[in-house]
Amino acid sequence: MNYKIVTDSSSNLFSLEGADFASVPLKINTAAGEYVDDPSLDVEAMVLQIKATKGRSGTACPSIGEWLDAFRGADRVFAITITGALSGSYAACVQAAREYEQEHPGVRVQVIDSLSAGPELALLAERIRDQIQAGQTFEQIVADVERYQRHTHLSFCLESLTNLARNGRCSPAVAAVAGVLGIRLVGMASAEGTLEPRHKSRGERKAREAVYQDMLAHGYDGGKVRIAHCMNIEGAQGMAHLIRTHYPQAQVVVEKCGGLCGYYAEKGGLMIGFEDREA
Ligand code: X90
Repeated sequence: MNYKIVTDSSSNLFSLEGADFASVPLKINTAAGEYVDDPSLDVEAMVLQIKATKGRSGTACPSIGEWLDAFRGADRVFAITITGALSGSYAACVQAAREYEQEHPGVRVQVIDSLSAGPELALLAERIRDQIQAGQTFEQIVADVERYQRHTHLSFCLESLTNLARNGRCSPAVAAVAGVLGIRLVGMASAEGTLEPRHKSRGERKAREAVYQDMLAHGYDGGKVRIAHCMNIEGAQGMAHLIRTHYPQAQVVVEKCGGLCGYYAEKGGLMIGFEDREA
């Protein structure tokens, strides 16, 4: 069997060691032009440019054809998308999967709606990779990742929700909270795949503590953590340090947001994907 793992670029992954992997880019549109969320994108320059200009900006999900191209050559595909509640990426991927299976009898594409964004997709992709390497069958991996997904979560801490609100991905009232200088919105990806605001925190230290308390409330017990940051390496490392203070053995990875997550998480934003104790 020829396995492939494909995610849209909201996963912040552009390669995955030990797997045949492809990233399907989302796009960021601004008055100055279109940015394609691939490894050549200068995310920081884009984020700063958008912050500095008042013009309209938005994003576009991959097309059916782009998903199809990423599947080509594989006969067992796991495709993971950003939350279908906030993006058309999942719907396009489902359509592409149907077409691919029709064009190539015998191939299988399992589409997974992450109900999340960023690091939680990466956790799912790594889990699938590990299962493939362990020699599990396609059906076994499908069942395993369905179960695993119930035990992974996404917490976030944002200094600005301007781009989320402007594009109708969160309510203006929620966005207004984080509009105040020094206030961060701490929340979680809800079970439905939407933004669930949980705390307004003043200052980075209190925000970190609120994230950590939410992690514990969701069953965190020393499992894997991936922290993606947008121009906030200190915040990400501070978060990693707090987790390691309580769980010295925890596997905590810090990474940069790609273009799509950087656009929405904005400067200072943190996204924390983690496993609970039953993962
Ligand atoms: O289709 C498109 O144009 C993409 C739309 C994506 C909208 C949401 C992006 C969220 C990115 C923000 C913090 C975490 C929120 C988690 C919600 C499930 C990251």
